[in-house]
Amino acid sequence: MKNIDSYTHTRGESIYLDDIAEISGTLFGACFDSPVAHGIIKNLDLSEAENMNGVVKIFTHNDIPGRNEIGGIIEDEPLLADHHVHFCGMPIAFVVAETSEHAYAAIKKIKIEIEPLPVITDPRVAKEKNELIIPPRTFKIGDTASSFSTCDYIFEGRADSNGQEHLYIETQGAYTVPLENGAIKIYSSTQGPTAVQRACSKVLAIPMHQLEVDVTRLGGGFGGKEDQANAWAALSALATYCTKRPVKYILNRMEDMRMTGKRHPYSSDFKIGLNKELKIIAYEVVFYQNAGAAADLSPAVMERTLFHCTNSYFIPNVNATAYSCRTNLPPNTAFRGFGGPQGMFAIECAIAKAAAELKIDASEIQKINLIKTGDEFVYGQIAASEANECWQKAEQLYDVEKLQAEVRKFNSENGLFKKGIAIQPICFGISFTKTLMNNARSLVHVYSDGSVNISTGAVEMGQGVNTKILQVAQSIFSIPAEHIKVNSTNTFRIANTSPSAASATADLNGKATLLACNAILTRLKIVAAEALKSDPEKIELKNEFVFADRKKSEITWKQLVSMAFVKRVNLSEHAHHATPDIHFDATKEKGHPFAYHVYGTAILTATVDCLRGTYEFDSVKVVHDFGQSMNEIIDRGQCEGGIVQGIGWMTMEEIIYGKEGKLKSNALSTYKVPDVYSAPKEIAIHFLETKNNSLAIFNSKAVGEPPLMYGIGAYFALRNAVLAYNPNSVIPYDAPMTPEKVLLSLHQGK
Ligand code: LUZ
Ligand code: MOS
Repeated sequence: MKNIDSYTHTRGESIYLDDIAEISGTLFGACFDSPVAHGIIKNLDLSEAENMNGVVKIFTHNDIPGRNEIGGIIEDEPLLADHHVHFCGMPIAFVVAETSEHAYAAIKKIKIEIEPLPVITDPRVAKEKNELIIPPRTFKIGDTASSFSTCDYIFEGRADSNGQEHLYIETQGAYTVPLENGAIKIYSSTQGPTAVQRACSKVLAIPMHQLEVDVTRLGGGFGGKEDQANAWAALSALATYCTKRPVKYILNRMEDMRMTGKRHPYSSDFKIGLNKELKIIAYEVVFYQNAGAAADLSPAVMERTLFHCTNSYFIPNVNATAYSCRTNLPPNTAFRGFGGPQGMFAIECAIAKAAAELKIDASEIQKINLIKTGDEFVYGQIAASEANECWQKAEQLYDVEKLQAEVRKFNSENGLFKKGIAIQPICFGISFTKTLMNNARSLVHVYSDGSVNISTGAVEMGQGVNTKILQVAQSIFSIPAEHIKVNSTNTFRIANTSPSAASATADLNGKATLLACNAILTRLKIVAAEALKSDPEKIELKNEFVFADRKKSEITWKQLVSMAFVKRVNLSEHAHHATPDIHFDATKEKGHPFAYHVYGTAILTATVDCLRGTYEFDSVKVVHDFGQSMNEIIDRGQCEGGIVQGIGWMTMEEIIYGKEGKLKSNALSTYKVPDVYSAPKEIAIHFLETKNNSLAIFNSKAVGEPPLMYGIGAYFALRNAVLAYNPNSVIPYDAPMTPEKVLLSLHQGK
């Protein structure tokens, strides 16, 4: 089944935040944000701006009726700066005016004096100064100290991975509308409607039941709207609260790039020990996470880095420590993979370094260390592994030896073009690492005409979750898709939602929908059994007809619903699902935090133009563990998108802050994401069907984040191509591998 949104998407009829019809009297917002990264506000002069044409009001922290606080995990983040600014782009004042043009004109007239303070942008410097968001955490298994002495080889090094701009096509924003008795309706482009509701409740000091957050869909989220949609909604809601008028605030692209956090850059030190058979015996790693100026989701992101610090390998002795370092950058936040990719990049660098020193291919080390069923992850969970199955299938299906031989042949025959190949296995844990977040609710109504309406906590952001939820209802009721509608996500219909994140949205909300539909089905079967003088257990619904004892009756779905309605049977259900059997003890750093893991293997081949430093990806060939995919079109799309986004992170996307903490790559002219030309020439995806994934909806494993990590292989494929041209090049393990870096390393020492 194709994505239910494709019809309106392709016709431009889908409704996004900015497409919502404006109510007359709507005001428009604009933010005045800090021009410096760190300092004390000495004077803020709004007088000229306030007198500008069309300006209705300018809000500062003094106008906040509740708390000037939007921190989700730690309360360390003011909505509007009071006297201290912590990053370039930090909101200081919020103007609302009759038009957007009026608001922006007023922004230009705001005058500020800031006494500068020292700026930190490097997480290692922050760590030295003890600027930590939370105390460090260490995950360990076995005993690295004693086991290093038994290793035949020990290698040490440093790995750096940079941030990544989310670049959702739809920028952040909100539209807030006053309702009666002080209630406010908030349309927000958020992955977390409840997070928006909670933040606005705190800022306005009004109860959550007064705040109706409604989300039809997002033009992309990628983690950037898990927590960071809150500020814009809170500013807008503040203005609606005070003016009693609808207020719209949608960031333009440059504001969005400047004012919001990104993927966390990490700097890491690693030490890896192997025996003669290339078994990894011990691994130590220290992660310095660049958290930015406030906690945001950094503690949770840091935790996932530790969970994934061994990627898909079993290592018996591990000691992994992570520091969340406070710097004067916008607070970095969730981004597809949520710290996992950064942890996985470090172990891949350690393996690559060992392979380079031992003059072998990294795949020789990767292959024999893949985690097996029964092996223990650093955090105590026992693996049910598909890592070897994926690797072996990829080796056979894509004939890796032949691919490697072709690359060698090409390289021996070509002087100015070189190819590189890398194999990238992945392993990703599915569940929010915070156990309490793993729950969802679904509200299913069957109307008396037989049509069905479903509300859940899931936010559609292009990932196709609404299609999957519709499929759940369709399969239970056995009725055509046209009879089913998936509603907007709304905090008045579904309360206390977890954000749509952690790849878990379809599992959690799909399972809740399954429970709700089954409850209604059970009641309908009783009605049918009475009418057909049969037993409820013998009733089935198939293709819009009731079957009794496998025999088709005359009763249609619509007639059955209508009979139930006449008999005053409840045709609605609100169901709750919480993932069973997961737990984690943060005092021991051990437990069983994940419902299951997703595995896969990719083979990536790149061609480098050794005169120019430019490159292309010839192919990405994947065997991915989908469980039993309930929608191959959607799952393939997620996989392809993840791969290209991962390659972008590792290659061309380069976020650059100046030493003074100002974003230099602040527009699409200076920040490059993969386009259709730079996407791999070929993406082959083999669906490895795996069984026993009962915590996945219909055994169809979560697919949102895991494929991004295949992109890590792009970095190593490029390195291998460069080394084929210049074997003596000393290339730091420092992603992204931009064309500039490729060019420099190609000709280094030549
Ligand atoms: N968000 C979150 C996530 O709050 N917790 C998680 O564990 C997570 N994992 C991946 C992506 N978003
Ligand atoms: Mo996410 S990084 O699953 O919001």
